[in-house]
Amino acid sequence: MKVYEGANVRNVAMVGHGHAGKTSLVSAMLYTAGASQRLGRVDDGSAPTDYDEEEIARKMSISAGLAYAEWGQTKINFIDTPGFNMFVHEAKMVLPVVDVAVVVVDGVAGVEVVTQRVWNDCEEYKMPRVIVASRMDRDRADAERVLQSLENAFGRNVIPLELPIGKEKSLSGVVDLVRMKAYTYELGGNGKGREGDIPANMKEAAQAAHEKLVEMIAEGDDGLMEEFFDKGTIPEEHLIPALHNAIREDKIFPVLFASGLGNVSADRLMDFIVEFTPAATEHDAIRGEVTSGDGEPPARKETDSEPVSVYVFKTVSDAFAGRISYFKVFSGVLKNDVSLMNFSRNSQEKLAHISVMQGKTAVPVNELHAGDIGAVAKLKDTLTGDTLGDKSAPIQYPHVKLPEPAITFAIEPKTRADEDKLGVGIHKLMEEDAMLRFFRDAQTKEFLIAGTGQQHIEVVVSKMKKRYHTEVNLKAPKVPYRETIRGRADVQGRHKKPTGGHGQYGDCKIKMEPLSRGSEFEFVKVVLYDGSYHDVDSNDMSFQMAGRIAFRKAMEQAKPTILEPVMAVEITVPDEFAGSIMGDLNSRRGRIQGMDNKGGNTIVKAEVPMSEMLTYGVDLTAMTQGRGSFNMEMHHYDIVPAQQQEKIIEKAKAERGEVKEEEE
Ligand SMILES: Nc1nc2c(ncn2[C@@H]2O[C@H](COP(=O)(O)OP(=O)(O)O)[C@@H](O)[C@H]2O)c(=O)[nH]1
Ligand SMILES: [Mg+2]
Repeated sequence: MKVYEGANVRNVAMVGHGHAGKTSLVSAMLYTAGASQRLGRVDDGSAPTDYDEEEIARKMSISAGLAYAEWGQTKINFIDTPGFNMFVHEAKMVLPVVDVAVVVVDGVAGVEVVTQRVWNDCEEYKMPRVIVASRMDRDRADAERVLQSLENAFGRNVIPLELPIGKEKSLSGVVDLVRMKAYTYELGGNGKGREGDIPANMKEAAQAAHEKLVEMIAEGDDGLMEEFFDKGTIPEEHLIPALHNAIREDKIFPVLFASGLGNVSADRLMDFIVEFTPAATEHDAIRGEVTSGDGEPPARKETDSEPVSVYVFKTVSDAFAGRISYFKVFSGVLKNDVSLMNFSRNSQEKLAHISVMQGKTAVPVNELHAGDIGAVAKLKDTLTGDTLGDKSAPIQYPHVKLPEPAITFAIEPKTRADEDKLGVGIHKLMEEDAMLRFFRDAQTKEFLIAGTGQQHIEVVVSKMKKRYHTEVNLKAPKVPYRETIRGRADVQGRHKKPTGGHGQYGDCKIKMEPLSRGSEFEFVKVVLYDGSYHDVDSNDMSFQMAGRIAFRKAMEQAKPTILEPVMAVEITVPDEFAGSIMGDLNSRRGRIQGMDNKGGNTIVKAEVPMSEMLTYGVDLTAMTQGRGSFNMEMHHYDIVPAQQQEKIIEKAKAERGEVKEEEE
């Protein structure tokens, strides 16, 4: 494997809505560059970046996959990411390690829900973006309409750099609007275009689009503007660097056209990435997070001359190879077999056998330069988000902010043998899955598993079975209800039990009253004000019993009531579903708190009792054909309406089998 310096490395995240064609486009580029022997296909499980058994079974990307193409003098590292709601956080997690995002949209559908979401994530990271409208060979694919939808969603800086030649099944290539040349392909061919003249019937449209593009590039640059007005155009040698800079600075979001499955324009896309998108070394210095003490945290430039530092952006928990850590070298040169300090965990790690990933295959390398991406197995303490580096130059790169999990299930092992393996397996999966949570509810005593949605949890259950041979049942979790009182009580509790030798005697009087409303009903004030004891028969145990009896009596007298957790919920759906979503929230005892519109989506904020939201992920998918998403978190406790209270009490009694306390 050739050694690449950062200036000759491009790190590219493939992002966008599910099914837009990202994974197929990566397959096409790898094949065209000779990195794979045939054109890998998602549908038969041969796409290089969808190699995980869950991905092959479901024919979709679930986690970020890596591959690289050596294209001319440049190595392009591709990170293919999932575009389905429940896994799209994987796309955000790789943004810190790439220099450009290729936003893929479907040539028929244009901008979709997740397109908007990844776009917002890119904004957060000021990420240069290239848009590719793929699947242009499909029936009803339409360049005009896609451009319109992109412009509506992302503004006038979205501008085509190509025009497709031919339509739908007769798609045959693209016109390059920078150099004003045509490139033609065979559908399903080797992906290498034949250069030629622009077809006569497209000349006029191409000229108009070229002028619009040149004007956009010149905008804001007085020298170029002058040149443009003088000559009516800008020569290539000025235009190309200006376009490169405009893309790096987010002034232009260029649009290209392709077909991954048909392998149309894969070579053009790689040429484009090499020529117009920023190299790893063009990054601004990266500032670390403040960890302790005062003063500015250190910053690093992505160059070989700085001390070595690497950031781990992904972990795979392989049942055989063990833990594999994927990292980016942010500074310095990483040599094989060195020991580095993990600054996040304060422990020393040996990086033996560093490699680069070609899908599932690790290709060994001797060194990686600042800006490049690699992988290493068997680090002992290192997890996703950690920074490692030269001991003498500590730094910790910033973490990616992710939403909280949206759905919780109670999880039970199927057998005793499964019980022992459950915790171990889930903890391994949590290492590779940033959105998976596992915990025990202190109140209900259940083991709970939380994730982004139904499908996410299904994948986890399937991995548990296949990788760790552990079978589990999922149930809706018990709602952690609470009890409080609304009135006052004044009672006596006595426990008396004569036995053979020592008897038991305890007696106490207590008063109980609710706290003021402001204290959120959580506590009850109990005052012990009197009692009596017996010289021989009283002991600690007897008074505990007396106390429990008194407490029970008091609760009965003091108008007990049940409180339920209420969630703050935020739901995002395409506008056309807004009406039915609100109606549904009403039937779940929800209270709408606000509404917002953004790029064809309606965002509804509401407060809804937790007991009504236990299966919301599944319900929302059914109501919106999978196009809605939601987040929720615990907000407050509120009194349960009388009708529901009775049902809850009945159910709890039945589950408990009601134990009777002995009393006199
Ligand atoms: N007709 C056509 N189908 C495509 C093209 N690219 C991908 N597909 C199909 O669209 C589906 C989704 O593609 P995939 O690459 O997995 O999309 P991703 O979810 O964005 O990674 C698969 O069934 C592909 O075979 C294309 O260029 N043309
Ligand atoms: Mg994919």
